[in-house]
Amino acid sequence: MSVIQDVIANLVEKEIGQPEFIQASIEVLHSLEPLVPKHPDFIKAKIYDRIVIPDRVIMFRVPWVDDSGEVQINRGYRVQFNNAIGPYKGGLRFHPSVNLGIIKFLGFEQIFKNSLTTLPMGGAKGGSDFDPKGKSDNEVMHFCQAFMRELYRHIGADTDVPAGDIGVGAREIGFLYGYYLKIVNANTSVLTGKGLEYGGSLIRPEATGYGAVYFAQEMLATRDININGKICAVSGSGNVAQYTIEKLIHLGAKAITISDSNGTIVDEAGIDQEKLQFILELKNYRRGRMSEYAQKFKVPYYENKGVWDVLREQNIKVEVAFPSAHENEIDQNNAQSLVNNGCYCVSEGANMPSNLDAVNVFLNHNVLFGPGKAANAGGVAVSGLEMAQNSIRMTWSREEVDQKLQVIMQNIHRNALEASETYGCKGNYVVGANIAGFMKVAKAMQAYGIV
Ligand code: NDP
Ligand code: 2IT
Repeated sequence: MSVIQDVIANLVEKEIGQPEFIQASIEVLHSLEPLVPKHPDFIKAKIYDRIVIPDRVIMFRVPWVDDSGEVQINRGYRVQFNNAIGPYKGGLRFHPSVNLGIIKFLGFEQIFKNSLTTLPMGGAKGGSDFDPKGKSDNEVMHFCQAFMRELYRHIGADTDVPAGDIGVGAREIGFLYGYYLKIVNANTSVLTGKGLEYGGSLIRPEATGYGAVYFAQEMLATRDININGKICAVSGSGNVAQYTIEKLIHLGAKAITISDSNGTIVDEAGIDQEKLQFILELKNYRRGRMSEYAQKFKVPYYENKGVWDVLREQNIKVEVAFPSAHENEIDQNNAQSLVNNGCYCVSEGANMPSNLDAVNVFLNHNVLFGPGKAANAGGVAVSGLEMAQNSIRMTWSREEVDQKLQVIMQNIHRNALEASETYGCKGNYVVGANIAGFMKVAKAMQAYGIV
């Protein structure tokens, strides 16, 4: 057995009940195979074995009181995976599906994603099985305060800097940061995604979605294709989906789908600025359901179905896909159907939205496939820029931050493409991104000796 296969076998044996973490590890480790013969030093220092084990896992109880006076208990997590190249950095997810395996998969991906940004950030992720949906603002605040009551002792501007993810947006970051400030009495860059009034960065809300579109533009440019006029599918309707659609509108592309956990909208006329404004207000302020969009704009709504199932069942053609909701939303059948219906580019806004079989379908059919850790790195990159602005106690303009974001996405694309070429599979961004992200972290770990 190869060194890599050994590490995978060991993970499968030990990490019981963590399928998403094993899936993410297998994808990364397989991509690293070409490095094995070239870097005996990594084998000697057992870098492959070490990188799949988190530096530490913090798990805690989060008790809070709901509006009816009843005590509620949730589980809280922070996985500090690897800080070889910078302070731990990564979002917090509040969703009922959260468990240790999900947080470990996200923290593991974050190591390589953050390395790819070229900024000094280590990998981490956290969250809770708390569901903000259907809760009052008061309940969300009490939960966030209870969560921070434990988390505060593990984080810090130079130690670990959380941010948002699914279920954690501007409202939650406000409550979390406000409580941190209250108990620690230090106004510091301990969270990113903050409001503009208290240390946030312009373009951070837009960054993941804009970045996913910039990454798609870079991939398309390798085939001299312009995104203008292209038919695009976007899944989800949260932070990433909203700003993916906004950037597509700016560039003259046509986004025809959007979804939430209750169903999918297909709007073949395209989602324009007015419709997007409706979505922003519906999702971010009224916290309503996408079915309202179907009623208002008189377009088809497919209840209890995801975007990729609907596109397959209705045989709808899209050219570029931006899966932007959650992990494993695209399976082999849906990937095959996307390809059959003319899709030639996939830029993953979400983390690991395509399962391993789906990724293989895309790669085997020469689809330009941007894996999440490269394509959605714009969000954490601008988090890094938020930390930089906080450190120098300055703020940069919208244009400055957007310009830096574009340059970072171009660099990620170039580094991933070059690594894919160096290791004999030019244009395979999965291998390229994994190797490019891994090398910097592995070399830092090696420099530190056995610690
Ligand atoms: P949001 O909470 O803002 O939005 C998530 C969207 O996806 C919602 O429309 C939600 O529907 C839908 N969704 C989430 N989970 C499920 C599920 N299990 N089944 C069906 N629908 C689901 O999150 P974000 O937009 O921030 O995150 C989306 C993805 O992007 C995630 O994979 C996240 O990890 C990734 N990401 C986010 C970054 C960021 O900066 N925010 C950065 C990089 C990646 P509903 O409203 O009904 O719950
Ligand atoms: O998955 C991700 O990269 C994020 N949720 C953003 C993390 C961050 O620290 O901005």
